[in-house]
Amino acid sequence: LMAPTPQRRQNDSATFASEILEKLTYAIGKNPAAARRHDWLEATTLAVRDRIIDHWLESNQKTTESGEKRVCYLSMEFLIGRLLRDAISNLGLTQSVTEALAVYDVELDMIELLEPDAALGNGGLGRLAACFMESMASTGVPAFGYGIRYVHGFFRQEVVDGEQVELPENWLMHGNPWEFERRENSYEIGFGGKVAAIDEPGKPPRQIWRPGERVLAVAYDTPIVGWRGNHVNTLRLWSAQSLDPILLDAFNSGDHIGALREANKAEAITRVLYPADSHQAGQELRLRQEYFFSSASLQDIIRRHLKAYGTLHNLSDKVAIQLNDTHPAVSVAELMRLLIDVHGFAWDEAWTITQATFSYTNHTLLPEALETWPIHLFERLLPRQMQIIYAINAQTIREATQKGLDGGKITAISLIDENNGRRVRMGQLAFVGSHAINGVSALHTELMKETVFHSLHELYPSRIQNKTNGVTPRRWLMQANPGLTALVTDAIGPAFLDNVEKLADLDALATDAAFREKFMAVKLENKQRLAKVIEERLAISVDPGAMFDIQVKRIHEYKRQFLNIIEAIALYDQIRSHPERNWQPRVKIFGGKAAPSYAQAKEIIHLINDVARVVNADPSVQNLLKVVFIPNYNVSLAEIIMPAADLSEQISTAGLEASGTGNMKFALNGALTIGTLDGANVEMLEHLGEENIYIFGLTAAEVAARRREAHSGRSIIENSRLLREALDSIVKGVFSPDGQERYASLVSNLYNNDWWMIAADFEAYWQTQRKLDDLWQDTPSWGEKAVRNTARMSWFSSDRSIREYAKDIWRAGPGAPAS
Ligand code: 26W
Repeated sequence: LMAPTPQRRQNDSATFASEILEKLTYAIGKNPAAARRHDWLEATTLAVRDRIIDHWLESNQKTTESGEKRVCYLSMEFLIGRLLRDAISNLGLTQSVTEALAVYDVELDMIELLEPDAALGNGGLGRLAACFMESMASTGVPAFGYGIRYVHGFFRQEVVDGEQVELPENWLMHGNPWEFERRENSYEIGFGGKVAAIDEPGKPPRQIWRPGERVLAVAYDTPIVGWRGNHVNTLRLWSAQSLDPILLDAFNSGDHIGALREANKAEAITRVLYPADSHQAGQELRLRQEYFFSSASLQDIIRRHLKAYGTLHNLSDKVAIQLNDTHPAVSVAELMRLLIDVHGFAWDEAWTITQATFSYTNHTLLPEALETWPIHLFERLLPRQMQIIYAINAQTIREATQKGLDGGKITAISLIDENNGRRVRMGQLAFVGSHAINGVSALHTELMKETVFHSLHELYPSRIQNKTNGVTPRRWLMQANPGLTALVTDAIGPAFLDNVEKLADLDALATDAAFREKFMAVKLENKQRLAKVIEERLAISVDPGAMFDIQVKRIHEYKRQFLNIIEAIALYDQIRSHPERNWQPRVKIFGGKAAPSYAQAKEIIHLINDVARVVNADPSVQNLLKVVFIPNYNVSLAEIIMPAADLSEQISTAGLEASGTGNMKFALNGALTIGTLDGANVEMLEHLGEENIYIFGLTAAEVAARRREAHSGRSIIENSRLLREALDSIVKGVFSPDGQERYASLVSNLYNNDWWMIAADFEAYWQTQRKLDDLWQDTPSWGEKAVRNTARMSWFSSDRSIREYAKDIWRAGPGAPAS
């Protein structure tokens, strides 16, 4: 008998129909009569998965044979959402799968909704990692994503009596057909214990770490398919398991619960995603998570490299490791430990390899979000890594002293913060361990140089560079907005599907009345789809003909949902006092989660819901104003919301939003933006032209100046009748008759301090909103600007971001010099 070779799967609908049936029968064990919708989803997923595997094996083989450099993207978060539509669309299977399912009277659109969202992330940083994984596959950059396989992803949000309630999320409940457990790829991860000095005759003295605890990291792989299936990369997520699942002594002596103690402790490491993206939690378990996935990923990278090359001297020629924020920054010390203690390298060469291999992306300048760890905790959990950090610090300070930096600057670059009870600064560690450090928008990168990394930038002036964020046009245009995709294909041809820059051809059609009308007709259909969701979930009926004014993102003081809802209140007052004026109908839509421990953010959610209840029940504003808070904002909801927006709210206090990526998704789908000169809004202004975006408010420099001058909102509020009356109505309990005191502190903060410049920016915001009202009446002008937004946003594709990283930081991917 000859050894069989696997047959590549055919993609016609008849083959699909029979394979879906085969999966239903032999993988799930049901016949069509007994199959529930979920069974059809699973059978379809498995049939599609077979096609992915063909491409996946091919991609891996190609990369291994060519010896191309691989990118390893280390991220604590991957906010990927659903995968079925992404895979079907990228493989060009939409038509055959739809037709195949029709044979069994099953609709793809229905079953795909049953797939749970993989919500292994909090917000912008995690979603960026997911867009980057898709873009690396689409642009042919060989890559591994490395992260954590949380059993419970980001919490599910419900709104009960106007308030956020957090519920556990359980995405693995029905199993996960996309993942492959790789038991053979398991590594031991140590914690605690002691470091021993070993002095053998004839050998240089060395340190050896003897951990007090060990857990096992087990790999789970998910294939990530690029556009047209040309390349498939791997997302490798680590799950923690106990090395000693049952303590037999305890078990045999009858202590059955105690026997599982170790297993429970080990498995706790990957049980749940920390839901705070604004304040560092400072919990030991979080540091355990960070080290666990960093060490597992590095051990995996080293094992693969040694298998291919038998040496680690050339590691940085073959691997680029990107640190997604400081969450994996302990990797710098861990790679040094592995090179020196395990593989026998001398310090200097280990350091050269480490720096050449790592690069680091910073995603926030907010001081309360910068990670630092108490020395005593670090030392107890990771004693050898702590020694290495001290040594890196000594070396860095020596270099700075040689270059003549003064005491204040040395304090600023030190890896140890001595002011708050001695802490390890993870940003400084990531910086010195990397050859390139990047910000995520032009403004943010400049602010990095001026603020957190001022002194390190002086010491290493060529290391910081900018890589403005992007979003994948496959998920955020083609999949989320099939109506617009079909219209654009019809108008300018299909070339933009492969080269999104071609969207620029639409610009010429912005003044074509017939095209504009079709464009706005697609927008209306998308608004009807969202209106239906709002009706079904909240029993609020909204008019799809009204302006959909939308702010969806994490709830945070700096993002200023509070400013938006105050404007809604002022508008509500004005409509009632001046009903004769020419008001334009609006639906103000909000969505987003607050960190469970972030009290002010939760109050803002409560206020939005309180205002919504009052406004929506008031017949005097019925057709002019509605306020909606959509619970449980997530990737799947974003796919419905982005295409349905007329107006996108990007109103953060200038200087505080590193980039934003929702801003890009909205504008790509033809929403106009009202926003501050913050993050990537600044570059959107450059690409869109100032007629096509509505910018207001203080600049980053003005905000910084006011903060230095101890600005307060009091005189501004006293001089603005609109703002004062809006705030008075909040305080008087107009929206909270059952809780008069509820918002007293939220409002008094504006009078006494106004740290987030809400009072300072209110008037400019209000005026800009009224300009948008005027524009809304002028349908052709609005339509022209909407078309120009779609036409001019292609630069914000994550393919462009990835090509820049590949060329300037990783030296990997198509076109990279062979090494
Ligand atoms: C330690 C707690 C913690 C956890 C997560 C602090 C900070 C974070 C993230 C860095 C927050 C985050 O998601 N930042 C966002 O990153 C996006 C992608 O670059 C940017 O577009 C957003 O502006 C930025 O807020």
